[in-house]
Amino acid sequence: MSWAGVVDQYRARLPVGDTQAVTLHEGNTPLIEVPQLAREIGLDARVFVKYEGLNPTGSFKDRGMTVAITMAAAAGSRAVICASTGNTSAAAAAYAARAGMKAFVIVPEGKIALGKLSQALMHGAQVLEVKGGFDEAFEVVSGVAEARPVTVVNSINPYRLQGQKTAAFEICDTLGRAPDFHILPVGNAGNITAYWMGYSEYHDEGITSSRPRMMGFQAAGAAPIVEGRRVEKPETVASAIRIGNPVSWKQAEAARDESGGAINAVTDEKILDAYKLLAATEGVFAEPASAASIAGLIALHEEKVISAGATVVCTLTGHGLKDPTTAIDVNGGSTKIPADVATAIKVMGL
Ligand code: AN7
Repeated sequence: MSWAGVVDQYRARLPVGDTQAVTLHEGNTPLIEVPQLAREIGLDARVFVKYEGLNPTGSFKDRGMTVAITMAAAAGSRAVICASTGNTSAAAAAYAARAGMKAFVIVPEGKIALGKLSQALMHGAQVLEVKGGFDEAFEVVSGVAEARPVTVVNSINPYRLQGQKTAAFEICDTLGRAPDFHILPVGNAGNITAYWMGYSEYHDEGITSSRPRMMGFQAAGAAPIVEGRRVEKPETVASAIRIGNPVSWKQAEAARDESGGAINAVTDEKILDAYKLLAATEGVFAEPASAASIAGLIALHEEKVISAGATVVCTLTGHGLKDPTTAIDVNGGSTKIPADVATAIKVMGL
């Protein structure tokens, strides 16, 4: 049997009743052990990455969007709207297309990675770029939704986090236990909230006997939860998490505190180092925001937080192909030579 998508696979754990799913067969992403990365950073632990970039639109957002669009379609909604740093808009556009609904997406002007913008356009969404960041875009969305009958599919829509919690189920189903640490990037803070819900649900029912410490990482230039105050002009190379006033701020703090975890910051420099290291040592390509979890892993190891032999899962939230511009930039592009064997051999150093 092929994987049916998160609504049908986890229907009994989702508030969907028997509603017919709008799905692209999202979920069931690989949990890949990365021993070479662990060795490279000198960490004696079992490290896994949950490669969410292999979802249908290339990010974890598909898990929540299948549930949100399933329920919007069942309620007779004809149009959805979201603000986004890119991935939510790609997922909203794709699932809305699948459901025969109109999608409107409002994004920060010039700050959306090219892959994400191309997805929203290809799936037929109307893309509006506004001056400012995610936070300004979200204010426009809220205003439009108050005045017109469009369904908001940002994470204030509770079905989004319900769908996203399924990633925690999959990790426990695969490992046969909960990890000791779960490390992930934090932007609007929905995902850390959703994972904690998922881990807690399995634990409460006795399916797992422990829950991980939730370790969230914000980019240093966009770290409102770390600083304890709204950031007016967030800046980071990790455009997906360029957010100054997270929608799920309070819930993320609760997940952090209940789990004995932490939410810390990593610099853009460390994010880009981790981004390259992961791709080069393990063949796993994740977008810059996702690499915040690997930068976080390295920071936690340096702070001696991770005990020897621990089981650690890092979520890689989006595929590296989402942001080809940054990938090419950090490598300084390629080398151009004449179509000549001798030159090729010389340049290759062979
Ligand atoms: C790759 O698309 O908020 O902390 O508007 O795309 O749950 O917000 C994206 C967020 C991490 C942060 N990694 O997750 C959006 C949006 C990637 C992301 C995050 C996002 P949250």
